[in-house]
Order: sequence, then structure tokens, then C-alpha cells
Amino acid sequence: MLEFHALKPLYDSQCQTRNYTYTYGTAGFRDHADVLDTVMFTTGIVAALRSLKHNGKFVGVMITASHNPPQDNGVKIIEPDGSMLLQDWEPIATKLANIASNESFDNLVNYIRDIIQEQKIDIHGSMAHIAVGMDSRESSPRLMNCLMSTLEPIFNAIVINHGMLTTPQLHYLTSCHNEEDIRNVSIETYNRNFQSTFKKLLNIYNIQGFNNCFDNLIVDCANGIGAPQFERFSSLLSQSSMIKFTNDNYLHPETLNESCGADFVKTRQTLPKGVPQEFLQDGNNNLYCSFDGDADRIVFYYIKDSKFHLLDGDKIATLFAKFLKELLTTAQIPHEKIKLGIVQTAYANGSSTNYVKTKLNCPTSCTKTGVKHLHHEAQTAYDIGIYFEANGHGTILFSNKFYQQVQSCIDNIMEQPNGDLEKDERWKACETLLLFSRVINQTVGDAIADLLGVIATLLITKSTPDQWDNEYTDLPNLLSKIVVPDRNLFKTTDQERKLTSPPGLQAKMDTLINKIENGRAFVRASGTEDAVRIYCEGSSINEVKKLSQDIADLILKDAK
Ligand code: G16
Repeated sequence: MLEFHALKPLYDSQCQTRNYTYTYGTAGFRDHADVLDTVMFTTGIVAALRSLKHNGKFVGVMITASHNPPQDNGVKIIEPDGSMLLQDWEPIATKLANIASNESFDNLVNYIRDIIQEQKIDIHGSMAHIAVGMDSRESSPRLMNCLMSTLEPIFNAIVINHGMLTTPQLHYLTSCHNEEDIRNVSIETYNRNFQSTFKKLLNIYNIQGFNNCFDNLIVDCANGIGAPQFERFSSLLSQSSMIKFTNDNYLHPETLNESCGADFVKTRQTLPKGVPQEFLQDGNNNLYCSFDGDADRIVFYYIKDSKFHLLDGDKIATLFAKFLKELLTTAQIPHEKIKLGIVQTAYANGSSTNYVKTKLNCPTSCTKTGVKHLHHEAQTAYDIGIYFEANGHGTILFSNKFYQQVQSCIDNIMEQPNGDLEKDERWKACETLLLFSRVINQTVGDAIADLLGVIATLLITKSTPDQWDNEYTDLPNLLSKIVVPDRNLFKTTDQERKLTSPPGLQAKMDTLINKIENGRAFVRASGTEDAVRIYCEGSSINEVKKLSQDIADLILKDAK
């Protein structure tokens, strides 16, 4: 039974932000932390109802604004299997928040009753179960109070508070809560599972250290929650003395994502601040990487001839695709039996898409920005669905058919006579495929798990960062953002590659794009920041810069 009579005093005390319109963005609600109290309050209610809809399974709620500046915050709801909130529920969550902010308390209660009725939620059956967590922002504990305020008093829910952890850790633990005895699930579950699988994977090849592929791994943690989590995690790896940290100042939340982190490095195509000089000596053989604020994204880079080289989400996806394809070949699993494909967005560099199609001979798909779109496509279109946004957000999904095929291959190998070299190689490939699939966090993009996957791939294939990079050369590109009076005027079609509004703008852009060699550009409204993003690429960086500036001028002129 829901205790609605107790809701009013909670609503009065928690929902201080009124007459404000909330919008559900690319990855949940995200805004200045000062206005998020009301939407946190209603998100707690949505999470409880979502859990009841799943007959009391665990649903996760993460308080984070990921790559956004320190003064912002946000919230993401996680389904029982660890994936993002079902898209059908996004309008429900939005409507509830806006009623709480703009209408009467009675309307709020009436809409909650409507949701229960329309969604056929049995409120007399199971209890709601919620797992919550937050990033290291200053506003997170306050917003956590708003979020949790209704869970026990109104819903009598069982709440597990994981405190500060990364977003992908909470996605993973939410799915574990639904599979294992809840008393046994903690952050150690995550650490143990990924550490031991990584060790087993490297043991197949007797790999020590970084196998001469690079000297040190320098990890920029964006001064976020990834710092303490990965410091603890990596201390138990045999490579720990070669893993160095920078921007790990998570106890100073005002420094979060400030001139560091995955978003900064990818957009500026430069080193983050704070990398100690000793790791930047000329001729060094280090691999560097940057997490974002909640460690769900990662990009890599290295320095050669004093020049910065970026290895972004496209490079990670293609590294994984090449490696997995070769393993399937060695295991003698016909490619027709396991469909391996790559899912990208419009931000993917044209060279990467070309490389996937012509060199790797893999199918590709393009979706709208937002992990939820890529995840869905990877899950439905492929048996090995590798999805990455160029900004470093992504993972790999392995279907049941993949596991069946690899297992039947192993069964087949066992029937062969011992001492057969080919048999050993096939067995190794199958074991690698299975363990690799478990080093990857299949619930969502995860900087720590993706890091393990990349390191394992490089070490097993004995590749240096330079060799990884040399598979193809990115077309010069530029991603920028501008602030306009109303970003909601910017509407797109064709997976965000073309504007349909403001009217006439796309045609004017096309004229500019057609003037440059290999020119490609698009404009879209961000779903996480109050800005419009402009992406341009072409054969020459100077032309790309000019194109980007011309498009920005067009937009600003149009907005006047
Ligand atoms: C979120 C989404 C990503 C998206 C990014 C930028 O990342 O999860 O899928 O690429 O925002 O989105 P937009 O261009 O709409 O602002 P994160 O790491 O901030 O949660």
C-alpha cells in the first residue's frame, strides 16, 4: 500500500524549485544543481514505480552530470538488467517532474495514480527495490536526500545506497542485485569480477607487465569519482606499479572536468592539464587515457615526435573489431554464424567508417547521439555489437548465439586428438573470446572495463599505441559549441546528420560544406548542455576551421 497521506509534507519540504520546465536530455535530466531538487524528488517516485512495474526488481538511480561542469548535476535511471531507462518512460518521468514544479499537489497525486493505472502496476504485490549512487559533486548528497525522501516513507522500498561510485559500477551492480543474494553484492563484486577475469585473460598468454607495448599507463581521472575507484581497483593488478594517476583530486569537486577529462581531451585534441613533466619527456613510450567525471567514457592518446595523437571512441571500436574478428577466424567460427558489427553516430570520423567497411569488412550502423540508441542497435542487429560514440562512450554486447557458438566450438575441439597445434590455437581463441566478453561491462559504456579491454587487446596482439593508431588516419575535424537564444529550435533528421529547422539553414550549410574537399558537417542541439554543437571534417584542418567558423556565423546571424 502506498502512503499518499505522507506525501504532502515531503513535497512541501523537498520541492523548492517551482515554475520551472524540466526536459529529459540525452542521458536523463541534467541542469544547474540549484534547480534539481524537484526533479530528484519525482525521479525517486518514478524509480519506485518502475521497480514495482518489474514486480519489485532492483532499479538503479545514479546522481551525476558526468562530463558537465561542477555546478551542474543530473540523474539517470537504470533498468533491472543494467541498461538505461526504457524510452517509453522518459515522457512519464518528464511529465511528473513538470507537474510537481508547475501544478498543484493534487495534480501530482492524480498523475501518480494515472501512471499506476495505465501501466497496470500492482502496488499491493512486491516491494520496490532501489539501488542508488552518486558522483563526487558537492551538490550530490543534497540531491540524494531529495531523491530518497519518498522511497521508504511512501513506498516502503528497500534501498541500497552505494554512496560514491562510478555510473557504470552502479549499472553493473543493479544487474547483480537482481541475480545474486543482495547481501553479497557490493563494490567488491564489481572489482573482484573484473580483476579476476582480466588476470585470467592475460594468463592464457603468460603476459607480464605491459608486454613491452608501452612503459607506463597515465590515467587522467578528470578529478572525479573514477579516481578513488580505479586507484583501488588497479592496486590489485600486477601492472599497478606502472599505472600512474593524474587529476585524481576528487575531494575538490570544484576541479571536476576542469581542463581535464575525456570530454576536454577529445574536443580540444590536446593533453589535459596536470600531466607531470616526468611522463612527458621526448621519446617516452607511455600510453595515456582520460576518464570523464563519472567514468563512463574513456579516450586514449600518446605522444610521438612531440606531437599529441588521439585514440578516441572510433579507434577503440575498430581495435576491438579487428581483434575479435581475428579470434573468430582462428577459432574457425564462420563469420556467417556470428554477425559482428559496429554502431556509430554522426560524430564518427569518416575515415573510421571507411576503414570498418573496406578494411575490416564489417557492417556498420549509424544512430542518433545517446548511448541508449547505440545500445539498442547493437543488441538487435548483431551477435557481437560493438558500439562507441567518438567521445569514448561505448561497450560491446555479446548475444546468446555468440556464447552458444563459442561453446559448441570448444566442444568440437575437445573431440580432436591431443597435441594438435591447431587445436591449441583454436582453444586459446575460444577461451579469449569468452574471457574478453566478461572483461567488458555489457550493461553500459565503462571507462574502467573499456580500459581493461583495450590493454588486453594491445598486450595480446603485441601492439604499440602507434601501431594501433596507424590502422587508419583520421580526417582533420573540429567539434565546437555555441550558445543560442533557444537551442530547441534546432531539429534534425537522418540520425542528426541534417537540420530540418531553423528553415533554410541546412541548405546554406550545404553550400559551404560542398566547397571543401571531403567536407562533412552537421549541427545539433546538445541534450546535456545549453548549447548547439557543430561538427566539421574535411581534408585540411584550416578548411575545417574556416567551415566551422562560417557555420557558427550563419547560426548566430540566423538567430538575430
Ligand atoms: C552523455 C550521453 C552520451 C552523449 C553525451 C553528449 O554522456 O550519455 O551518449 O554523447 O552525453 O550528449 P549531447 O551532445 O547531447 O550533449 P555523459 O558522459 O555526459 O553522460
